[in-house]
Amino acid sequence: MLRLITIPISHYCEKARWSLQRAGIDYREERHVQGIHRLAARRAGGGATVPVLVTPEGPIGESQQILEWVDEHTPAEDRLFPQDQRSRAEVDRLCRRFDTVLGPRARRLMYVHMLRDRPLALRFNNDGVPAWEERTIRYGWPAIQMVIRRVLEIRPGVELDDEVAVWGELDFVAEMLADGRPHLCGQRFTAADLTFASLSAAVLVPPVYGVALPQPAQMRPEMAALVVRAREHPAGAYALSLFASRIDGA
Ligand SMILES: N[C@@H](CCC(=O)N[C@@H](CS)C(=O)NCC(=O)O)C(=O)O
Repeated sequence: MLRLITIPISHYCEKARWSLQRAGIDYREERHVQGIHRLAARRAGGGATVPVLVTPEGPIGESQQILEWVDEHTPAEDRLFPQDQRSRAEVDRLCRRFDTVLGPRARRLMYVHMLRDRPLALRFNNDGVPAWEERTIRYGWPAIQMVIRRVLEIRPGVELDDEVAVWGELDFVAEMLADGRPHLCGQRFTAADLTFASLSAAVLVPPVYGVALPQPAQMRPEMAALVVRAREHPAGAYALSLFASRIDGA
């Protein structure tokens, strides 16, 4: 059985989960809280980040490589990466962009808001983690919060820059889709769509996701307004439609 080491709410972990579920590949998820995830990731043979997928051929500690491994175990007609070299280069280019800009910026933006609402953060952060980790994060919240702030380089006002960067990525995607194409690279759903949707989940907090996420009615007004605006953006609506299609196993 494959093992997938995660932080349950992490959008990079959702990317890996989505690819495995879509391919119908069985796996066992091992969930950990922030900070302690590093021990679990290293013990599984990965680096400092999750997801880590432990396969018979060895551990994979980068979400993009997990998608590539999954593709090798998927029938040709359902693959996430095109065979044709030029299309493949375009998918890779988009994935790299989302992984390096949208992923980190959207995550920090949402953490800034989540860290202001401890009850909400604790209610949704710990789904399926070991009981001792849940207790550690609950009682060690001030320390954990400091670690998150340090790792993500959260400084006063950083969320304003992040919001501009995230909306820049949403506009970029909306422009690509404006010619009416069904998916980012044309007719087929590819790794670019899966990566975009997964990583934009940090600001969309979709109702369909690997774990339950807080919905706008449960959030403080400022955070709720941000999520509603992201959902109303054409690119946000596109990502939400991809999440919704997962209910039907797309
Ligand atoms: N390039 C990595 C990024 C993964 C990543 O940043 N994971 C986050 C969770 S969202 C993480 O483990 N952060 C904790 C840390 O850096 O200590 C990938 O695509 O797998």
